[in-house]
Amino acid sequence: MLKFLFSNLLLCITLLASAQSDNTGKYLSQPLLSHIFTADPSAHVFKGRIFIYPSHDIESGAKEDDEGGHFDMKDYHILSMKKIGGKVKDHGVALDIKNVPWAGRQMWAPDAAYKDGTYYLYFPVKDKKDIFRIGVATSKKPEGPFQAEPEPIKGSYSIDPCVFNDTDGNYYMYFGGIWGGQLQRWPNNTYDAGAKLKNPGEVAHLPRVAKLNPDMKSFAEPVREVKILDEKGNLFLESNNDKRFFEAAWMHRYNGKYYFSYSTGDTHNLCYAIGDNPYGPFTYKGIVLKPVQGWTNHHSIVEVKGKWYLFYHDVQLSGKTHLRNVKVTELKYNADGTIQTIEP
Ligand code: FUB
Repeated sequence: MLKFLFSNLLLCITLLASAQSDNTGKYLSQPLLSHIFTADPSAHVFKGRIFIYPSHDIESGAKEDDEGGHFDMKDYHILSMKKIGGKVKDHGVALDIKNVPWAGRQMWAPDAAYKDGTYYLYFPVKDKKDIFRIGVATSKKPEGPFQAEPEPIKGSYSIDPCVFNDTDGNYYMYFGGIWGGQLQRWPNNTYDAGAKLKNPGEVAHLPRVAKLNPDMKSFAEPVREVKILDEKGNLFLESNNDKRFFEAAWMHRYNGKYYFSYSTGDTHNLCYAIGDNPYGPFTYKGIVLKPVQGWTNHHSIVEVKGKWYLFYHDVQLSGKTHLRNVKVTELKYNADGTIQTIEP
């Protein structure tokens, strides 16, 4: 009898210990794949299938520095799945840095678009002078492989392109990221290597937008600033760093309104602001996703079969800032068009 009680006690202790070490329950959702590290998921529905265009995080051995030097990615893998919750397919290398003639280092967050039988992959990478530019590559298939253009998009700079296809057939590219993303170096669309981040009392740096030409490979106009206003109609100051733009722009349309969403970077929120046209101004409305595990917070918002989803990432698998894993969760709107804040 004593032996029986003792072995049951042992079993209970073992189960309790394994329940405590399995921390999957701490998270709203689980990584979509685990055989490679992926981040910055830009999701689209192409040919009735969900395609995800993420960064491919690796441990390259590059030293961690204040500019994100350890985010030293060298290629892109494209993922796809038939439905939310379905099996995720990794289509392998779609574009390698070796095949981008002008590239130096660090392939960061990409996006993709489709027009007239061609898929376009937009990607930021530092050029050989270590300045971030945005490149474009094309393919006849959403999963690639993609063929890069010989030069970056003329007039492009900084990081995190998001290409939005409006209902009238126009395409717009939103982009920019401060600090390691170098947006602060481009006042008035002109490069200034010495330009600094803003002081707390100054108006914060603004994200950028430009309409694309019909060729999808060039800007149709000078790059403009995207204004994000508070409820009183004022631009945010740098000291409002829990609300001001840092990086990771995304645009989607819901019920005829334009939703510009972005990361606040050093305060790790994913926020959104609503406007009446693709150029804005956009009025700040709140937080889409609270800080995730890890430093960066990056996302895309996409409609799949009448429901809306947030694709995002955290560092659940590695515990390391630069080795991230992509995830998805449902996103819900309130009747007034505001978004219900997600706790990751
Ligand atoms: O993946 C590298 C950078 O980290 C992205 O470009 C940023 O948005 C942040 O997620």
